[in-house]
Amino acid sequence: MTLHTPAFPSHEAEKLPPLVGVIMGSQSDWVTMRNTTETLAALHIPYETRIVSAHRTPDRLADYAKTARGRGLKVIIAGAGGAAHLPGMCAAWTILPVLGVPVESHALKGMDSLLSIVQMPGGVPVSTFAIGRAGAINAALTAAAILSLSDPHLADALESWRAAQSAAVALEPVEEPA
Ligand code: RP5
Repeated sequence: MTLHTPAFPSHEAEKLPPLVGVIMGSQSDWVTMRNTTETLAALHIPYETRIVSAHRTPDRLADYAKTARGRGLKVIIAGAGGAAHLPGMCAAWTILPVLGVPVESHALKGMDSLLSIVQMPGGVPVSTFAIGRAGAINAALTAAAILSLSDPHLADALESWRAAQSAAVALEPVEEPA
C-alpha cells in the first residue's frame, strides 16, 4: 500500500515556511524518518529536516529547539536510536509538541530507543510512537491531526487520506508469491 506517495515532490513542500520540524540524531536515521516526510508531503504539510544530535551537536540542538517556536514551527518530530535522548532534550527547550520516533537499533532492535524516549519524567512530555516505520508515519499523521485543529483544509486532506487507506484494503486475501 503506497498511500504516502507525495502528491508533489518533497522539495516543493520545503519551499513553504515549515510548520513541522523533522529532526534526527544521525544520517542513519533518515531511512526511517523519510517515512515521516513522505507522509507530511502527501498531506501538503510544509516541513524542514535537520540532523541534530543531542550528544554530537548539543549546541545545534539547543539552538534549534529554543528558536523553533519563534520561527513558526508548530510541531517537532524527533527520531533517534539507542540512547535516544534527542526528543527529551528537545522537549526541555521548547513548549511545542514534541513527537518522538524510536529508531530501530542494531543491538536491541529499538527497545532501547523506545524506552529511553517514552520514559520521560512528569513535567516534560514527549509523545512517543511505535518503533521504526510505523512510528514515523504515525508521528506525521499526529502532527497533521494537531495542525488540523486550526486548518479545515488540512482536516479535509486528513479525512481523504483515511478514506483512501480504507479503499485500498482488499475485501479478500489473495495468494502471494512465496
Ligand atoms: C543516535 O545514535 C542516532 O539517532 C542514531 O539512531 C544512533 C546511531 O547513530 P550513528 O552511529 O549511525 O550515526 O544518536
